[in-house]
Amino acid sequence: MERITALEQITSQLKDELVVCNIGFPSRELYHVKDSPKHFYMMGSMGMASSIGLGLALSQKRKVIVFDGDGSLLMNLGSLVTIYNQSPQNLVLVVLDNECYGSTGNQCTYSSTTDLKKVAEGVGFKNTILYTESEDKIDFSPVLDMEGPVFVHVKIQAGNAKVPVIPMEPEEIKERFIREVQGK
Ligand SMILES: Cc1ncc(C[n+]2csc(CCOP(=O)(O)OP(=O)(O)O)c2C)c(N)n1
Ligand SMILES: [Mg+2]
Repeated sequence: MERITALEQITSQLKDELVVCNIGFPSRELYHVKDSPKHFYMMGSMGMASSIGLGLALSQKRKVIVFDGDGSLLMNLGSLVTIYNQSPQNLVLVVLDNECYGSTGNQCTYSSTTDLKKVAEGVGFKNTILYTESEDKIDFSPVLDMEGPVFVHVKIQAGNAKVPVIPMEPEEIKERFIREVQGK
């Protein structure tokens, strides 16, 4: 499955959840399949989506879905330990794992040899789920029924969809998202 298909299938099953999405093509693809004030496109540093998602989950009651990348999670692996120990029941961390830095030219990461789901389980995550690359349909309902924090490992094909950059300034994205979170 391609990343854009995984994003489309998962977001089509969401309702009121807040979404934090990783920098680069994941955010561009998510914006292209579905834009919403509930989406925070994280146009900053790799590795920060999971930490921002954790802070958001701890600071309010709505469920938070984070779309992270394998390279980004590996860059901030300590975030898994913090998430597990803070244990927010309303946080779902989805790792879209294409075994590469897809947004910058498909340079390989180590997620082909280091199993990120096993890492999450080693850290202590009780609720983990794997969707393999050969899957055509992602049924996300079991994930939404699980108590968080949930670690979702989605193996995807390398490659980016041909979608344009997001036509919004980062400040606009942030302010729109804050208004949504504050219910204004
Ligand atoms: C700290 C940091 N280093 C490098 C970059 C440049 N960069 C942006 S996206 C990206 C690749 C991200 O890979 P991954 O998290 O696996 O996501 P994918 O694009 O594969 O979905 C890189 C290297 C960055 N934004 N931040
Ligand atoms: Mg990747």
